[in-house]
Amino acid sequence: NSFCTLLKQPATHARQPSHAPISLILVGHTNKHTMASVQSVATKKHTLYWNPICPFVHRALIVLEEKGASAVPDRVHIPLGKEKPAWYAEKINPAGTVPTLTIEGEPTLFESSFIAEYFDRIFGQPNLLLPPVPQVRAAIREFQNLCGDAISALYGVFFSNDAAAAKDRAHAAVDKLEKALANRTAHNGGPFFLGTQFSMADVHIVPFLQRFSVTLPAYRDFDPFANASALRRLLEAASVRPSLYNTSLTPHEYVTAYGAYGGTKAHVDTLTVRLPAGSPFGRRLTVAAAMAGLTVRTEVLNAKAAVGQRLPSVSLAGTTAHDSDKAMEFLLESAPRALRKESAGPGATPLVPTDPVQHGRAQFIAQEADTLGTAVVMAAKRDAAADAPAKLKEALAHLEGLVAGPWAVGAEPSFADAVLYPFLRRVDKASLEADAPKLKAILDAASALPHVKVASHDDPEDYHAFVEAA
Ligand SMILES: N[C@@H](CCC(=O)N[C@@H](CS)C(=O)NCC(=O)O)C(=O)O
Repeated sequence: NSFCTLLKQPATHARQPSHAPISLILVGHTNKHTMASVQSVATKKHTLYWNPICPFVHRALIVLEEKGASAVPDRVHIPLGKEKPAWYAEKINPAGTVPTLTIEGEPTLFESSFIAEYFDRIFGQPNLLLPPVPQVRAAIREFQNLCGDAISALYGVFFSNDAAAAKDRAHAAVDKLEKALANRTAHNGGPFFLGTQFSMADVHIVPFLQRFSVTLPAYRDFDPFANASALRRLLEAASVRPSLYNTSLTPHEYVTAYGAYGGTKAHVDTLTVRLPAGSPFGRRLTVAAAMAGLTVRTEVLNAKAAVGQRLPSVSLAGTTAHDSDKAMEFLLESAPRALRKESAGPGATPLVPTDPVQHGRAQFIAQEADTLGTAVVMAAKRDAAADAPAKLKEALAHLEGLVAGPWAVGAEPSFADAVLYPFLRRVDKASLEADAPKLKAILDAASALPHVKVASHDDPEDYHAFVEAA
């Protein structure tokens, strides 16, 4: 039973309490009850939507190969970028990204790390790549977070207009990752994160080490791992494992495939949202993208990387829009139009009301939502001012008076709802219900749309750090 619950709510950092007895119970539980459901899920038809170029997909492929289960999923090749078929985002994955895993009679799984962990769970017993030992798991999660920072910074070297700054960021992020790995291997002897044991920590980063170590020197005259000997050693050791060997393209093929990024038209098709870690203000843009069904690359910058940047921002093909309202307009109107290669002119765009009055109302509500945003953040501070709760109540009442229902400006969702959302989800549910039922209805309706919750999710620690710094 609990296994099914895990399946429906793929991995979160908080899934497992961090005290030892629980993990022992879980292991015992796995043996008694979950093997049956593991087997029944494993025998269902699985379809993996994939592309061999994609490093995210590669995580899932490595795990399958490690388990000797690479024949299990059927595979559907999805061309990326302009060649991607429209049905993929319509029917399979609204974010339009690979990998996606569909399982007969079960909800679809998205996101490479969750798919990789799913394969690890159903084929992995008892040798899990993500061991159930709480301390080990916590260390792997921490490493994976650093991998995430490094991966975004490395993509930044491909996409950023400010090459020098992007390289500095990449150096800093890779350096942090290298230090974390070197600290571990100094004790366990390496070459992997857990010593001689290959784990999900290695799976998380190896596809990116492999690609960036050949493509960035080729296209950006930049070797991100020149000073990262622990990472290079990890890649070398992983490269001789059949799981990597059997699932990889040649360096030459990676360089050729990355020509799309490396050439001058590199970033034409990638709509990128950059935001500071933990910022609900920045999350307005990712929520709007999710509500509008737009595929965006999200780069979450930690405090150090965010220094000197005007965030949040939205970029496409060398054009960047800063400041909330301009970034939102660019995200929802200019960028999609440019991507569709349509000439300027009004058209039906999700979240942008065609009715001029509703448009004006949405703009006004979005502006006034800042007062709610500020009030939510101020009330969340550790040493919040005594009048912070009253100010929050006042802000809620103000917005409750402005919204039409069921959405902010009427029958259809608009960008005003996306702007409210990241703050509404941070207001205590009971007071929202009591003081602002129309806002509560917006929160519920938006939460029910695909990907919206995920798009507004931040690591609680990042959120608290953001609040304290505000
Ligand atoms: N966070 C996602 C990222 C997946 C992703 O960005 N995949 C890229 C390919 S490497 C993609 O599908 N991009 C869409 C496209 O290129 O059309 C995951 O981990 O699954």
